[in-house]
Amino acid sequence: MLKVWGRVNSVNVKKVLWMLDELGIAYDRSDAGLEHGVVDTPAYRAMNPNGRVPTLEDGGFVLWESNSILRYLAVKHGSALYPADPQARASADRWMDWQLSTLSPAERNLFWGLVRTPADKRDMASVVAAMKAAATCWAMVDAWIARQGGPFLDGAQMTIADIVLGCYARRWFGDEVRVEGMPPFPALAAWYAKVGERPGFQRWVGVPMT
Ligand SMILES: N[C@@H](CCC(=O)N[C@@H](CS)C(=O)NCC(=O)O)C(=O)O
Repeated sequence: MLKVWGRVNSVNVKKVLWMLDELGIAYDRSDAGLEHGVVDTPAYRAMNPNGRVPTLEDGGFVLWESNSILRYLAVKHGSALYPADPQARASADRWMDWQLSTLSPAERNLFWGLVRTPADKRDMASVVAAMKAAATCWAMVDAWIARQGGPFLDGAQMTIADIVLGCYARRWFGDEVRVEGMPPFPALAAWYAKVGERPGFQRWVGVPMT
């Protein structure tokens, strides 16, 4: 049976768990990462030399990097979530690459600085700086969705890019990460409400962040 390694409060593990819900595939999962350890053991490093979560095991095949895992699962199971049309596929790929290269480094300390740092140890200047950097990123997505017309990132068809950005948008819209001066982003909020209807989002992403 398919096996996922990774703790459920990891944004990158959430992508995979949501995707597996979309596909309706049975799997096992083992906690790994942060307080669960595991990622530094020789056995884990033999599977994933990057020492991060998630890792997917499919029979003898091992894959890490969450966005690659989503692509693999979609292709293997013939899912329309990774469109066959080259341009639609490339657009989904673009947003997933952008999450890795641009969004994630920008927004990281908004989440870490508030959710993973006790109140008396917070560096609010760095949290506000991350909020502003994240706002610059989300403003792009807001404008993109407004121009495309929604309801999903690239129009009528939901893709794996909606899963990827949906997991990160939770770290913008969540009650846990309120900072004064956060722009409302109406088109982004409407898209977030739409992806929030997915059972996989509700089960894995729309839960309290820890
Ligand atoms: N680009 C990688 C990033 C993986 C990553 O950094 N995962 C984090 C959790 S979101 C991690 O492993 N943190 C260390 C840990 O949990 O021990 C991916 O998308 O899979």
